[in-house]
Amino acid sequence: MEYVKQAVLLLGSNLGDRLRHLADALALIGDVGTVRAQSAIYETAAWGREGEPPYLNQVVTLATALTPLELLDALQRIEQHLGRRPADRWAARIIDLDILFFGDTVVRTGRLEIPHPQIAWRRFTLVPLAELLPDFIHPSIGQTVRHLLAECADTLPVTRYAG
Ligand code: A4P
Ligand code: MG
Repeated sequence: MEYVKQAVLLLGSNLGDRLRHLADALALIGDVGTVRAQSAIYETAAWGREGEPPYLNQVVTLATALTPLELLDALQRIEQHLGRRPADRWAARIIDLDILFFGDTVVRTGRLEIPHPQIAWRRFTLVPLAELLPDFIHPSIGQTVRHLLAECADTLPVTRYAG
């Protein structure tokens, strides 16, 4: 089934019962494809805004027959279903579901950018990503995830939390 692609997703929560929100999101993500692998869950200092509560973050790989935009729609429905409300950029949220990669597809539209544009600058993304896919080559930077992590200047703490 060549139309099935591997999507790589980042799950994040920094409000309320964070573990529960990740688990609920993962269960619903299982309805839009087949979850192939999940990283450990990491506790990570909030990136981009000081004083926000820490996040739990997790990376999962998903085999899906959806298009990238259909996948984004499905993830946004899950965010809303779990009770996410519109908020400031980078503000605390019960769940944030981002598409990091979609096979080696590159998408650059107003609504959707794949690969996610900030991957290389964020240890909270690279650490769980490197656990699952160290040799995956970032399709627009042309370097492996392992290399991007080794070169990343971000020093915010990322510690294994569960799983
Ligand atoms: N969008 C574009 N590309 C994508 C993509 N690849 N995946 C658009 C998902 N969405 C994508 O997202 C805003 C819009 O981005 C969407 O409507 C979609 O059309 P959002 O989730 O509503 O807003 P946001 O997440 O607050 O903004 P943004 O700019 O996407 O922020 P990020 O990059 O998601 O970062 N610190 C830690 N430690 N852990 C975190 O998980 N997350 C953020 C949010 C900040 N700091 C963090 C963490
Ligand atoms: Mg987001």
